[in-house]
Amino acid sequence: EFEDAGAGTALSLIANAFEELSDLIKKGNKKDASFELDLKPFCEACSLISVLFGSLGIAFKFAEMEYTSKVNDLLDAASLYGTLSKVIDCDVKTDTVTSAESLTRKLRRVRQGLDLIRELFQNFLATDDYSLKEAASSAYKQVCAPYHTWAVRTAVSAGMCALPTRDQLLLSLNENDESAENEMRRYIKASLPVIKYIDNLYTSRGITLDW
Ligand code: 1PZ
Repeated sequence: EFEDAGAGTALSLIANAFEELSDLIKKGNKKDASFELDLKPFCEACSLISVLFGSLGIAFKFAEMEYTSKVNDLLDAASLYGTLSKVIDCDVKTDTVTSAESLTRKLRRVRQGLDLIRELFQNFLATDDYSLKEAASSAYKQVCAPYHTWAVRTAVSAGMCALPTRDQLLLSLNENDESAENEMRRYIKASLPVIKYIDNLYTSRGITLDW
């Protein structure tokens, strides 16, 4: 369970971090078209998302390890590469963009994780009648399932049955309906420019997004 340490709830910290990232991107793009986002602040914001897993129970331990290890590998490479673009440029040069264990592939997966949470929050807010399980299953089906193996998809759909209820989730995040809606809306809005920025790093180099 996440304890409010006076600095705000987990959701508010996530929303803050992504608002800062999207501001960086907006201001950077305005100043000069060759703006590049640094890996370090990006990974730090992404690692805050891991806190959510704590509210999901043991069934998503595997997803947590998957996501967290990819974010950590990118963070470890931050001082060597500096920016997100540099990571992709290096893999383009060595023709390892989609190779297993390549950092460009890890960045693509982390981006899918950010989008999954965005879609989930959107579903969660769309109607009170939606259970967390329905909101998460539909988000997963749309954002991640097309790129996952049958075995992973099967494990995820089994895990969905073990998700907490809406009320349990809010309780463990230390939020009420109103505060959660506010933080989720802030994340939905702020994560979009970040996701778009990452997609553009691939498409501007002629890399398709179908993997
Ligand atoms: C309240 C939030 C409820 C969200 C529930 C979402 C559950 C999603 C479960 C996803 C399981 C992913 C399992 C591992 C998949 C791997 O096969 C892929 C491919 O890896 P590669 O072959 O490239 O090495 N890994 C991924 O796609 C990375 C992980 C994505 C999952 C991100 C979760 C996002 C954060 C959820 C936070 C609650």
